[in-house]
Amino acid sequence: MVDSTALRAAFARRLSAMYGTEVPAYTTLVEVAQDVNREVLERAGADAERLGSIERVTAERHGAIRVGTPAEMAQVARVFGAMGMYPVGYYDLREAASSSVPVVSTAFRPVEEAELAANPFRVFTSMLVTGDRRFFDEDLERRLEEFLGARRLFPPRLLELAGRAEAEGGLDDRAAEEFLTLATRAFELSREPVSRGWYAELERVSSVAADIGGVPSTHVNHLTPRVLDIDALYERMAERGITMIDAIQGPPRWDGPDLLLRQTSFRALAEPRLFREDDGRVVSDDLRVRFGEVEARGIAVTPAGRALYDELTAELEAALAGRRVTAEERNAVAAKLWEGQVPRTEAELIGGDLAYFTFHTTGARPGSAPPADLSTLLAEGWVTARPIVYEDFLPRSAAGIFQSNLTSDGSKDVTRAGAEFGAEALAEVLGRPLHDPYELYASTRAASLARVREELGLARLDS
Ligand code: OOG
Ligand code: NI
Repeated sequence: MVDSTALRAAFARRLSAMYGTEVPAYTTLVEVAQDVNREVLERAGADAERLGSIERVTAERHGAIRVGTPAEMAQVARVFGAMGMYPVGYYDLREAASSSVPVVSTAFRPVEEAELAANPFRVFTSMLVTGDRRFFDEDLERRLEEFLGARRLFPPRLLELAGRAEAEGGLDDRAAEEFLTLATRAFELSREPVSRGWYAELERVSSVAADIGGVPSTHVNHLTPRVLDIDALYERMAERGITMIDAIQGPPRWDGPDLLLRQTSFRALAEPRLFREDDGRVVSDDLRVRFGEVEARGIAVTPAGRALYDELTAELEAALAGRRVTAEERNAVAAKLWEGQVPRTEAELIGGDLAYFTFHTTGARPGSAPPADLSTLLAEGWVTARPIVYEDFLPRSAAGIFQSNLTSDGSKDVTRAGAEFGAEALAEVLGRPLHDPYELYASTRAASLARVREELGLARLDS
């Protein structure tokens, strides 16, 4: 029996091998990330593994895919459900992006601590909101729905195997092989000709809409390895002749704890594609829709920590408004803001309830009886804290990633009302609960506190 954990790990490996043949620069990125990770491990020792074992980090990837309809989204949920990946978080890129990005998104990922440790593979998945009049008028919506309704992203056999895997917790060897082959194939770049007129019409509205609704299948849009020192990687990529976008998104480089998520990417590369012209001729041309991205993950923050992050981001924007600055200058201004307002130690992050940690007994008994409050247990050395890694995404960075790779800004009629499409509507489409990331982090923390309480024989524990 190949269980859902093994299916997920195998799928991540296969997707990585497939993407490497499709986008060779991805392979360079993975090589450089691994070099950097090895160096950080040598330099920092066990500290390098504070946010995940080197095995986890080396295998760690996130992918991104984009689909067109609620029915397609529901099928994606079934395929990923087979691999122990569940929808977490709601992202509205229609709002987060200044250019035309008519999608709402979630991320499919494992939700349990042990599953994340075994393989945290996650896929950021976006769905078109075809009913949003800021982007699509009634006529275009109708033709888009017709086009999307006629295509089939996933073969019935894949969905059948996915259903069986989810119901039974895995598949036998032969079925697993078939499932993995079909699942990987479903995310390959299609070789079918793209209809030129249709693609161009959608592209005038939004490059993202064209990438989703202008072609008969879906594809991996990027696959992102994790790196332990993203600043070192950024420089190293330039040396290897790959031009990155001019900034690292997310928190600045500074000398306090790593929080949330820092990401950078290189521009979409032109890939050969076949086009069918209006007169029926099939010609070969190219499209620039896919790219490479790399990320460094930090500690998950609480709602208070997130509010602080958002506030600092807004202050940074205000401070830089109307100025043309280099990425270096921007980082310097941001780092200064952080130094003034973000605690420099993990202990202070815990004290201010700004970030999530798990707590563990150390085995030491530095007194006759353990005190019943967490801060004293930590201060006296009964208990130690380990940071919980941030497993999710940032809407602004995601919007930045979308935007930096669009061929044009498209058009968005802001005078029209947008379509309501919130987290509840998305959960309904998915046909399963949409997990709240904060609840997941909080429950991991709570489980660790319950273990501490039990191990120390405490009737209650104030935290
Ligand atoms: C997804 C962009 C979001 C990230 O890392 O923030 C994303 C896309 O381009 O489809 O992957
Ligand atoms: Ni990404």
